[in-house]
Amino acid sequence: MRKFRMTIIGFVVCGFFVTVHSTAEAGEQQAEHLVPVDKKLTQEAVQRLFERGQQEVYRGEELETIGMPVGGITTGQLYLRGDGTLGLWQIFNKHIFTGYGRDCYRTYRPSSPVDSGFAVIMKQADKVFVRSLNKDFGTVEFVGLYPIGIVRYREEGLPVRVAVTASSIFIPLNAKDSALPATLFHVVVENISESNLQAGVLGWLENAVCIDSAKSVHAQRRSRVVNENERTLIVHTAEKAPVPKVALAPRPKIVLADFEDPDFGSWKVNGEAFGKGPVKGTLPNQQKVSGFLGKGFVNSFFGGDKPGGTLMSPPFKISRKFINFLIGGGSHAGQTCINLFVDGKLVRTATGKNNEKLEWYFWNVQEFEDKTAQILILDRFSGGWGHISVDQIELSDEPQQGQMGPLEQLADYGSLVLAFEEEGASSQDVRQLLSFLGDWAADFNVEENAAWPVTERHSTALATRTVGLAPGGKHAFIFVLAWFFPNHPNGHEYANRFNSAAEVAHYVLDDYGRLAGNTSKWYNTYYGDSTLPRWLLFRLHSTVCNLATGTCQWWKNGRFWAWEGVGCCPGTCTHVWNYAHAPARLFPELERSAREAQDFGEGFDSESGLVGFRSNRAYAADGQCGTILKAYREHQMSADNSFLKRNWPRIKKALEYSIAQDGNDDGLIENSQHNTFDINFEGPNTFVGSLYLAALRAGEEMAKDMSDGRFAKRCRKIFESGSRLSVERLWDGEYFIQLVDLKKHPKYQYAKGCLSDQLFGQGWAHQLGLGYIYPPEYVKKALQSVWKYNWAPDVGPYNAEHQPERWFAEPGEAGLFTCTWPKSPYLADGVRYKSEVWTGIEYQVAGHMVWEGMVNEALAICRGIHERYHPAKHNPFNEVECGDHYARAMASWGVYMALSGYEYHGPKGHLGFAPRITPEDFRAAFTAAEGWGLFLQKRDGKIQRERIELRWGQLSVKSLAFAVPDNFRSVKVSVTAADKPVQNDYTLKDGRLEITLKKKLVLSENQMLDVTIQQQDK
Ligand SMILES: [Ca+2]
Ligand SMILES: [Ca+2]
Ligand SMILES: [Ca+2]
Repeated sequence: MRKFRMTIIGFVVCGFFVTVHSTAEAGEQQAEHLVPVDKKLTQEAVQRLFERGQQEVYRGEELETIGMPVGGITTGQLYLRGDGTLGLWQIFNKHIFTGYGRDCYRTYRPSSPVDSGFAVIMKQADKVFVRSLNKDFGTVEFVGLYPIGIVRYREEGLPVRVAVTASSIFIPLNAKDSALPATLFHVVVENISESNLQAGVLGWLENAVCIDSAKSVHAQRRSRVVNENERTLIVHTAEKAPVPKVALAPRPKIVLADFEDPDFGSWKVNGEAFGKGPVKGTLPNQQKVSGFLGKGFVNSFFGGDKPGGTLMSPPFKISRKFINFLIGGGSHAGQTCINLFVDGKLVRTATGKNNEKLEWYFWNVQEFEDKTAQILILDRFSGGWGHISVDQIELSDEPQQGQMGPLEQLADYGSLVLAFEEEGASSQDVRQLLSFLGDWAADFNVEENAAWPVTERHSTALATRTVGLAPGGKHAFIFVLAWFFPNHPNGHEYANRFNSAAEVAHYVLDDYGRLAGNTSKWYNTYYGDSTLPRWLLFRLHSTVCNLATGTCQWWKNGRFWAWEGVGCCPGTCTHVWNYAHAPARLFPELERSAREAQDFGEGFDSESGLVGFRSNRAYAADGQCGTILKAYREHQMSADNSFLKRNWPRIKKALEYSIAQDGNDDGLIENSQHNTFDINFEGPNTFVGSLYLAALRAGEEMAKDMSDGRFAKRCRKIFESGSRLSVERLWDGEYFIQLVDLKKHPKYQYAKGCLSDQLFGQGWAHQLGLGYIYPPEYVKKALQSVWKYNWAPDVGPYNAEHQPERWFAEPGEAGLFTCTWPKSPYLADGVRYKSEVWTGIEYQVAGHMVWEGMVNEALAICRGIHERYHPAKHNPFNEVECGDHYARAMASWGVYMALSGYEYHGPKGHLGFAPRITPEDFRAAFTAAEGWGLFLQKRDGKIQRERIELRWGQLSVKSLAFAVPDNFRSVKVSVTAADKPVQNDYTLKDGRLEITLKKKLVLSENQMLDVTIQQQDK
C-alpha cells in the first residue's frame, strides 16, 4: 500500500498560495531555466490541500464571472449566472466560437440576450412586496456545485429569505434523462419574520423563438398562457405572419447596387481585399463562384483570404419594407459580413455560410422606413473563408426567400416554455403584481393568447398563488424551463422523444420525484458523502459541465459528436478527446456511440485501419493509439462483451495501423507523427510511444477476451520490445526524451526537453488496469522530473522570458508548462504550445501522479487550476483552451478515479479500489456499467472494512480487489451481500487483496456489499 502524503516537500505558497518570487532561491536549479526546483509549498499549504474544508461561497464581484451550465447535456448551453439570472442562452443551434487564448481567457460577465427572471412575492398585514431575484437584492450568494446551482438571497428589512436552485436532470448512466432540454428551478421562500405572511413567486420569460432569424423572416411570435394538467405554462412559439387584409400593391423595387460597372462608383473602398472595382467571376485560387446576377459582383478574395478591407455605400433612404441581397463567402460573424447602419447605429448584419455560391438573403426593415441608412461590406478575417461576396442589393416590399428557407426549418424555430407545477394566479392578479416591480415590467404580457411581429420583443409573466407561511415556515415553488429547437443540422436526440417544449416540461413534472430525486442522489453521493476535500470535488466535477455546453452534441441518429471547444475544431477530435475521461465513466453509452459511429464508422478506413482523427481521412499518431485505449475503456464500461464483439475486427485493424507505423515490430514508432500539438514529432518518443505501448497492452487484453491468442501474443511481443528499447534509447537519467535529428527536423520537436505529457500512455494504462508499461522506477523518476522542471508556482518569470503562443495562465498564477528544456538550450522553434498551460495536460499529469503516490504534487497542480479559475478572475465552470468549455479539461475525471484507485471491468464483473488519500477513512462515489453508488473504506487496527453501497441501477460482481496496509501479511476475509454471506476465495500479494466470489452476484439498488478484512498473526 502506498503511503498517503509520502513526501512532504517544503513547497509553495502561491496564490492560495501567496506568490513568492522564484528567482531568489534558485538553489541547484540552473538560473536560466526559470522554473524553481523549490516550489515553496509550506507544510501548512499542503495540509490545506487535504482538508475536507467548507463549501466555497461566492459574493459581490465574484458573482460577475460565474456561468454554470444548467441545461441538459448536449441540448445547448444555458448559464445560471452568479446572481441567479440566466445567461448566454445558446440553445438555438448556433455555436459561437469565443476565440483563442487571450480572447477567451479574460474576465467578463456572461451576457443575457433573453429576458427572464423570478421575483418573490410577500404579503404581510397590508403590505405587499415584490422583489426581483438578481444582483440588486441585498445580499446574494452563489453556492453552486455542478450540476446543481444554488443562489441565496436575503435583505435587511425583508420578512423572507429566498434560495433558488437551478439544475438540469443529471443522472449518471441515464443519458436520455440527463439530456432533457430543460432546467428545473426550486424557488424556496422562508418566512424569517415573527408573524404570518403570504408568499409566492412571479416568473417571466421573453419569447425568443427565432432569436437570430427575427430580423430576416416574415413571421410573428405567439405567446400563450395555458392551464393544462393542473399546471400553468407560458408557451412561446412563432408562426408565419398573416397577409395583411388590405394589402397595398407592392411598390416597384429599387436596385441600390448591381455592381455591373467597372468601378464601385459612389461606394467607398478601403484596404486591398475588394480590389478596385467589382469582379467578373472567380478570382485566382478561389473555388468556382456562382449565384451572382449579371456579370459583376463584390468579391473580397483579391490576394486570397489574407487581405482585409471595407466597402461603404453612400447614404440612402429606407423606402421599402425589405432589403434583399445576394451573399456568399465566409461565415465569420462580424468579420466577413454585410452590415446595415441606421442613424449611425449597427442594426442588421449577415455573413456567408462558407460557400462560394451567392444566395438570397433579406432584412426586414419595416421599423426603419424613411430613415437614412448605409451599408458596409466588411472583410477583416485572414484565415480560411476570410472573404465575402455580395451582389444585387435591392429595396423591396417583398422579401426574397433565400438561404433562410421556410420558417419551420430555421435553426432557431421551435418552442420555449416556462411551466409552474401548479395552477397559477389569474391574469388580473399577475398584472397587479407586475405593477410592484416597476415600469420596466409594466408592458409584460399576461394574456392567454397574444401575437406580435417577430421583430418585437415581449416577455410574458405568470405568478403562483400565494401560500401562507408561519414564522420559520418554508415553501418550495417548482418551475421548469424547457425548450425544443429540433432543427440542428444533424438533429437532436431529444427530438426523437418529444414534439414540443411543453411536452418536455410535462415529462419532467410528471416524473419529478424520480428525476429530481436521482439528480440529488448523485449530487449528495458525490459531494455530500465523500471524504475528499470539497474544493477538489468542486474542481474535478466542474468540467463535466462541458457536456451541457455547445461543445457536445447528441444527434438524432444516436451519435455523440463534439467540437474541441464551443464552436471550434470539429469532429470529436481523437487526440483532444484522448484526455476526456468523464463522459465515458458517467455516460458510457455516449462514448460507445462515438466509437461505433465515428472512429470505427464514418472515420474508419477499412482498407488500412486508419481512424481519421476528425472523422476524416487524416492520421494523428496519438489519436490512433488513443482510439484503441478508448475502445478498451468502452468495453470495460459495458455490461457484457457485445460492444467488443461488434467492433473487435476494426479495433484490431486500427491497432495494426499503428503497428504498421512502427514498421519493424520493435515497439518504437519512428516516422512522422502528427499529434495534439498540431505539429508532427519525428523519431521515437514516449508521448506517442507510451500511448502505443498502452494500446498494445489493451490490444493484448481485448484479444484474450475475444480468444484471439495469436494476436494477444503478437501485441505482447511488440510491447515488450518497445518497453525495453524506450528505456535503452530514450532515458536520459531523469526523464524520457525524443530521439530526433534536429538538423533534419529543426521545427516543432522537443528533443532533450522535458515534455509534461511524456508518460501519457502510462496514466491511461493505470486507468485501464494494464499495469506498468515501463519499469516503475523510471516512471516515478520521470514524473518527479515533470513536477520539478515544468510546474511553476508562478508562471510569470518563465513566461516573461519565453512567451506562450496563447496565455492560459497569467503572471502570479501557478501552472504546468507543456514542455521546458532544463538540461539543453531552449528550443525557440521547438514543439508548438511549449510555454503554454493547458488544464487538460495538468489533470492528465496530476491523475497519473496520484497513481504513483505523488498526491501532494497532484493536489497542488489541481489547486493551481482552481485558483486560476476562481470567480474573481474567471468563470469557474469554463476552462478554456481553443474556445470555451474545452473537451480536454474533462481529463479531471482521471484524477478522481486515481484517488479511489478505481479499477473496473464490467463484462468480467471485476471491481477494485485502493484509495490514495485517507485510506483509513475513505468515501467516494463510483460509477460502473449499469449502476453507481458509494464506496467506503475504514481501517481500524487489525480490521479493514470495505462497503459498496449501490444507490442507482444494478451491479454485477464476480471479483474484487482492495489494497491493505503493509503489515497485513496474512488476512481472513468475509464477504456479505445484502447481509447474506457470500462464499469466496482470496489471495494476498504485496498489499493487494484479490477476492473471487464463488458465484457472480448482482446487487440491486440500495443493496450493500460488505467485505471485512482481518489481519491474522502468523
Ligand atoms: Ca451583379
Ligand atoms: Ca480577408
Ligand atoms: Ca519501429
